[in-house]
Amino acid sequence: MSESEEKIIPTTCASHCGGACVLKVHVKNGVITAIETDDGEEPQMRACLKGRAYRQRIYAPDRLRFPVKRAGPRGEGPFERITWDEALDTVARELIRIRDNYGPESILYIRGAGDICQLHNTRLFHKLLSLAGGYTSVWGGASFQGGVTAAQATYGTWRTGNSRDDLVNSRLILLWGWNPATTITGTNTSWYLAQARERGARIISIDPRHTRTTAVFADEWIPLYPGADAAALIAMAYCIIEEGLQDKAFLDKYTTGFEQFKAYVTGVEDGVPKTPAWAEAITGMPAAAIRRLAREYATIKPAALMAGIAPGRTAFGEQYHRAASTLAAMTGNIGVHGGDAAGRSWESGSWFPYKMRYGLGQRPEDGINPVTRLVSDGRHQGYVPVGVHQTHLPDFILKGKAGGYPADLKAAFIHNRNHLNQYPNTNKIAEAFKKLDFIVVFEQFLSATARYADIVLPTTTFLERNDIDFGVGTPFYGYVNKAVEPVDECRQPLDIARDLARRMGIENFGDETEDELLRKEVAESDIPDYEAFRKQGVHKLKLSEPFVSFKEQIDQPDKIRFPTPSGKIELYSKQWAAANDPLLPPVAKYIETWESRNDVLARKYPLQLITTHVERRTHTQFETLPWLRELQRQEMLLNSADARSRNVETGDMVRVFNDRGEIIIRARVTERIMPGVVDVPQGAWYRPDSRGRDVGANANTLTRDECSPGGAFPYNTCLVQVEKA
Ligand SMILES: Nc1nc2c(c(=O)[nH]1)N[C@H]1C(S)=C(S)[C@@H](COP(=O)(O)OP(=O)(O)OC[C@H]3O[C@@H](n4cnc5c(=O)[nH]c(N)nc54)[C@H](O)[C@@H]3O)O[C@H]1N2
Ligand SMILES: Nc1nc2c(c(=O)[nH]1)N[C@H]1C(S)=C(S)[C@@H](COP(=O)(O)OP(=O)(O)OC[C@H]3O[C@@H](n4cnc5c(=O)[nH]c(N)nc54)[C@H](O)[C@@H]3O)O[C@H]1N2
Ligand code: SF4
Ligand SMILES: [Mo]
Repeated sequence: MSESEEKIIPTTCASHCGGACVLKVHVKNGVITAIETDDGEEPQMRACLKGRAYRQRIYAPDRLRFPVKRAGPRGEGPFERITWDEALDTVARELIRIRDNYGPESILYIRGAGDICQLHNTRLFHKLLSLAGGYTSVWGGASFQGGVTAAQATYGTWRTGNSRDDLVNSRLILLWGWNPATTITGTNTSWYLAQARERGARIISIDPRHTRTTAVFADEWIPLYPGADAAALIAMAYCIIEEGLQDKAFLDKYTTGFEQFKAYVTGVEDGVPKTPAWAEAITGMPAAAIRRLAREYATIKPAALMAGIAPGRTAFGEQYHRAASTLAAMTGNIGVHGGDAAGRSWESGSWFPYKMRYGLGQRPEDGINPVTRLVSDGRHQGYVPVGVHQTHLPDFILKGKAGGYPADLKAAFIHNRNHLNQYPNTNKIAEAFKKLDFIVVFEQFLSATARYADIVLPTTTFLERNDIDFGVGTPFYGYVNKAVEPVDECRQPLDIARDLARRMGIENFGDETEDELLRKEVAESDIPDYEAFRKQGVHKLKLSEPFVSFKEQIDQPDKIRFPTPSGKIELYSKQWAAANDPLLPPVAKYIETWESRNDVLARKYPLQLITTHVERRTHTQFETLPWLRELQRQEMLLNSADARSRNVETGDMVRVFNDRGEIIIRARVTERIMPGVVDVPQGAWYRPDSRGRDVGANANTLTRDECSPGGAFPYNTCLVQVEKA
């Protein structure tokens, strides 16, 4: 076929919104002319507007096309174009200099979630830096660490989800802080919710906002204050116990610790019965609604409590997740079709027992980082507590060993992550980054983080390289087919890693090509034919029935145990009890967050901020694409009552501020968010003006660099004040 004929290349989107949807990329003369999506057999893996608009991202005028170096003060630019040789020589030289002078622990490596693929990902640089002597990493998963920590204690594993098609078997679905019409969290989630609804499932949304998912699918919306979820769930447990509706046989057979939990719930332990009236004062949910919700969840079977991960991104997020799973156990909804273990509603790339090792984690053959122990299950080392938590990184950089931290950090190596923008307390991170000697960032755009770099290396997007990704929620492998050659001087992460290895004198990095490495992955998996997989773009796994976590443990309790110390679901965790930390109690408890609405700080900053994920961006990605900007503005939602008292109307520019920073953003006055709560969508680009006000309206200019005892990121625990700008 000649170049001038239009080809259609099947591929899958790797943009980390939980999708991996099918894209059909039209290419003519080596240029993408259009992107369509799946129109084949059901279930189709239909792409959202971001995937369909990716052509604008590849060819964006602000795409980073050449290596650049800093030519002004850190964080201010300007940047100068340099050659790849100069860029890689500088990176290799600086890393060697810093390692030799200060030790490998002075080199920080942080990686992120830009593209989620098997090969051209952060594993490569883990290998490079491990072979070069090691690096410092920080622990904690921004998305759902609270859920991971809680599930480890309750179930002994953090993989607790079902395949999405099992939603169709539910008769009651609780959307608990879960908005998949917007956040996808698995291609086709909405499609299965639609089928569940058609089959008559009752759907209730518990969320401070009236979301799109609520509008389209829910029978009822019950708003509650952010961070109060554990109180609502525990009061539901109170009602269930009071009315004797718990599944006693299930609790006896499969769980330990219900009696201890009951003692807390009923007030035997602390003198405070956790009644609906008690919870009403904390959550803002009417006591009658809590009681009715409890009755419905205990009696309509099977029921799926879809425990969203956003309520877990709060100051004591793991308590909410523990409480949700405890309720799932009390109602016998674990390990059965149509139920859900209520671990967390999204498992990222590795929920299903795929027969391909998930690439993002470290593997022994990638080298062991001598600076930290390899403590992972081979998948997500970042979820296992080792050393300093991600949210404490700015403090770590600023104080180093003198402040009790394990190293004096001198260099940062950043791949696939817009750290400055996406991690809490951006102004403090900016201050910390100024202290480092050397920063190298791998980017597709000159992100807020890249602006603080000494060297920025332009990398390809997933449409310019071959790779593999996974379905989340629906079991399939996706082939990421290279549709076009890289634009200008953008290069593949694999090639960059190899070139750096050579320059750093590392001889055992390996010299297998992209093709060889991908074929090896497939050969070790259950995909029968590499060429067919590549040609199709997807390999769907046909299951005889929907996948349900813990079904074996429930069906064959004598043979298959839960991977906990007791072999049962642990509603009381002896491991947590041993920690003897009142903020990490052995049974699920409600603990009032810092910066709650009752905090003294609320006199100064009376509004609770939540920072949600919006349609037109994946975090900071896609932000500058004109097609998508036309669809949605960056605006803050606030309730009419809060707007009236501040004389704010829709369209007004407002200042949103606290002691950590100030943003300027457009206001939208709406009844679709409860009074007392405001929502600034996360992912807008940090842009401080000369007075230090962030006119880009990045949510993390306001959030606090702290974590929960279980490592949750408190992105939804934050007090602010709003005034007309
Ligand atoms: N306030 C607040 N902050 C949040 C959240 C929140 O709810 N509230 N959510 C948190 C969550 S859940 C997450 S997962 C993090 C995400 O945080 P990040 O992973 O930092 O977010 P991205 O904006 O996706 O940043 C990825 C960056 O890597 C660049 N990049 C470099 N190389 C590549 C590549 O090969 N492919 C791609 N695609 N990109 C590359 C992209 O251009 C982009 O700038 O944000 C967290 N931040
Ligand atoms: N379009 C799009 N999709 C995405 C992403 C994206 O950036 N854009 N990011 C992907 C990633 S990496 C992740 S981790 C997921 C994130 O997915 P989620 O965490 O599910 O997304 P959010 O929008 O932060 O929150 C979901 C809902 O929780 C509500 N909420 C916030 N705080 C609380 C609370 O304290 N209690 C209760 N009950 N509800 C609360 C919000 O109002 C919102 O409606 O989305 C993935 N999908
Ligand atoms: S951004 Fe997410 S939902 Fe959209 S096409 Fe890509 S994977 Fe699918
Ligand atoms: Mo995430």
